[in-house]
Amino acid sequence: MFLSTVIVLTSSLPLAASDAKPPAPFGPLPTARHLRWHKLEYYGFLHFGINTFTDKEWGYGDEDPKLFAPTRLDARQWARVARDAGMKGLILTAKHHDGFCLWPSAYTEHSVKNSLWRNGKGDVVKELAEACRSYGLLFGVYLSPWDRNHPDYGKPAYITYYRNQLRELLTRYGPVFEVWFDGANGGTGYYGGARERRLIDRRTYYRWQETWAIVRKFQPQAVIFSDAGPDVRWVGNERGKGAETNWATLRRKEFYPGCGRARELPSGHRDGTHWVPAEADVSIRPGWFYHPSQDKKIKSLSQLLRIYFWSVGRGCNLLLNVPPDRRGLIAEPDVQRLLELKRALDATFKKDLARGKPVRASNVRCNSKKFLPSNLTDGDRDTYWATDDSVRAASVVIDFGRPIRFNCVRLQEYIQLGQRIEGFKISGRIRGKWKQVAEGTTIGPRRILIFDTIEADQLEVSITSSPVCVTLSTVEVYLAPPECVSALGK
Ligand code: FUL
Repeated sequence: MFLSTVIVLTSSLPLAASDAKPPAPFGPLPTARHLRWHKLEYYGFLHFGINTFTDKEWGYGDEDPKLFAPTRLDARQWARVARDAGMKGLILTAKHHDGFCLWPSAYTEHSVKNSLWRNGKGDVVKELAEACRSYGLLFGVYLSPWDRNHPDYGKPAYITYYRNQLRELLTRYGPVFEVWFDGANGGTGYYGGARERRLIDRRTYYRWQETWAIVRKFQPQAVIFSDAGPDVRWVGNERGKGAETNWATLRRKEFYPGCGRARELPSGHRDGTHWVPAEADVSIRPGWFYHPSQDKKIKSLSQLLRIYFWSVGRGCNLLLNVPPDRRGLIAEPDVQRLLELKRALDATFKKDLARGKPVRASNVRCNSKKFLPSNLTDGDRDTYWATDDSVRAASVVIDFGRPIRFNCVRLQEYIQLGQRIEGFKISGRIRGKWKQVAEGTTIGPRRILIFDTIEADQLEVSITSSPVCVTLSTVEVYLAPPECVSALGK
């Protein structure tokens, strides 16, 4: 509980010289690429291809390209739906494990160019990249490393093919914000008619360092996703669930795509060597691809809210899959559900009740203006409150001036200086008495806490454990609608 004896009123601080030094960075730090990515929070995944028409999740690789026959494909609808849903971008399965390419690759006949769609002149990747640009969305690609169609899969020649395809995707379609490298790899397949099982050494076959260098060369701003990063890691499950204790850091060298250490990925490693934050991928339907039989199995609003608060609310980015149907459109029930989610989130984050409110802290670094607790409520995540080097546990109290109702707190560490906090508590002052309403371990890029609604005139955030001095950039306070609280079983 907050100790009133150690409260320092910010207004009465003897302000020191403005040359007070920021805290020394702690541990691995995010790059500029990461900082941009963290701000995205929520974007969409589009699984679309031959499987859409064969009703499969994993095509064998022997499918006739003529099976690809959307009747009304409209990538602008996908982008419009995503924008209206509040997503910041879209990532498309340009090629899934079956090897069929949604763009007319120069390196294979197994693509849209041999379908009847747009008389073989179509390019889904191009249509989506353009649609994203016109709707202000970022555009990303998934290029499956496993290719059950290609005759050379498993041999060195396939790596050349794979990289040629990657170059096409990275050079033809404008800026790409994320490149998604899947971990599923090797097994049975058509393989140009061989119809056999081919296993590869997942650690060495792709020579990942060289493959990823292609992304760096052509799209230096793009983040690279896989089980092993190097920029962004898989969250370790396909349920969109981040761990309550979530380190943005990972002992990266120990991992490679498909390495099978999924259990460590939700939390990452406290002693991680690199900044490799988690992205949580999940589908709005049971499958990744569209299946008519799943039209009535779309996740409920409560399920989606739970996913949101367990991913975005625990410092992950959320990649929500919405598979276009056989017409080449996102089906109406999926659209409606996405909009319901948007409305619930808008209602939650409509008004930050802490914005501009006075804040006092138990300690302010060097009593300096630069590190005042008022930085927490100024609406700017690039300003922050910090404590003296020797102070590893400290509290801030926001004074609302009168009792207000709230049930949601959103916190962000100043991650530019690393992830520090290991424990915190949140309390409200209800009719003069302090009551703890939430507690947790990590905060990192973002932490959203939901609890039963209280009516309190002050809120305390107490950092109880940190290996070094504390930094925190935002404390926001909201009154979420009842469906958010009940979705989390509160
Ligand atoms: C997995 C794949 O095998 C699934 O088909 C899907 O693409 C999912 C996002 O990743 O590893």
